[in-house]
Amino acid sequence: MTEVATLYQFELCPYCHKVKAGLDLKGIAYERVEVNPMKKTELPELPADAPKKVPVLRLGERTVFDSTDILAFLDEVVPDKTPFIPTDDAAAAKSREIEQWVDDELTFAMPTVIYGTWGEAAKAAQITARTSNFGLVQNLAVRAGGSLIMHQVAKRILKKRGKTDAHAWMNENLDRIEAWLGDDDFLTGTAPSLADAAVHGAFTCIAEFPAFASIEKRPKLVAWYQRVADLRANNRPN
Ligand SMILES: N[C@@H](CCC(=O)N[C@@H](CS)C(=O)NCC(=O)O)C(=O)O
Repeated sequence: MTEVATLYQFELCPYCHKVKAGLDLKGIAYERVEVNPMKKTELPELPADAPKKVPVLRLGERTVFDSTDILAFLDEVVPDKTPFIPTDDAAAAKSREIEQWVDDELTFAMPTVIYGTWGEAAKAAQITARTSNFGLVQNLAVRAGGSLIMHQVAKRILKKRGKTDAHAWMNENLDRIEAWLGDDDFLTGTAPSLADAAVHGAFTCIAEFPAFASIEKRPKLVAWYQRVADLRANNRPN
């Protein structure tokens, strides 16, 4: 695939990270367009019923939104490299189950460990500052406003899910991933699948945060993380 895709994203959006993992595993080159979360004027034209959310991917004439649909689309356009759905039925079902779980559970746990305390929210603002390029005033608004809002969002998520300790919740999630991995190299067996793209993407979203230490304490997960990172680096065309 020689065509370069365009990914409309927020740097700290776990769904966007999922898509980046998919693009790398498929060996598709892409450019990022950072979207201002307040105005979202950078988004391309979307169907009337589409939510104004990231990620959105443009490839050639196609515009696809929603991380799950984008990964399915990538699997259609590049079916041979890292097939996302295993041929074995049970493994295929597991790969879909894990991706769904990442969307419904892990991506909600992420903001609670990256914006949960004021210190964490300040760190997130620094990372946003590095990637946002909207001009001085907008930059400040996005950094401070974004982190403040996300701090509130993180508190709301915990309450809604009946959790009191974000890091304990993250550890429960890591237990679950370790159980899925078992003694295999990848989450659904001997080859990487949709499940690995989804979980690896979600993890890279917190790679620069203190919360990543909870992953680094688990040797099996570290070995898996590195295995997928190496594949992504080898397949990445740029
Ligand atoms: N189901 C969507 C969820 C995407 C989503 O919630 N994106 C968030 C950022 S992490 C967003 O764009 N929020 C902006 C808003 O809701 O205004 C997917 O998988 O892509």
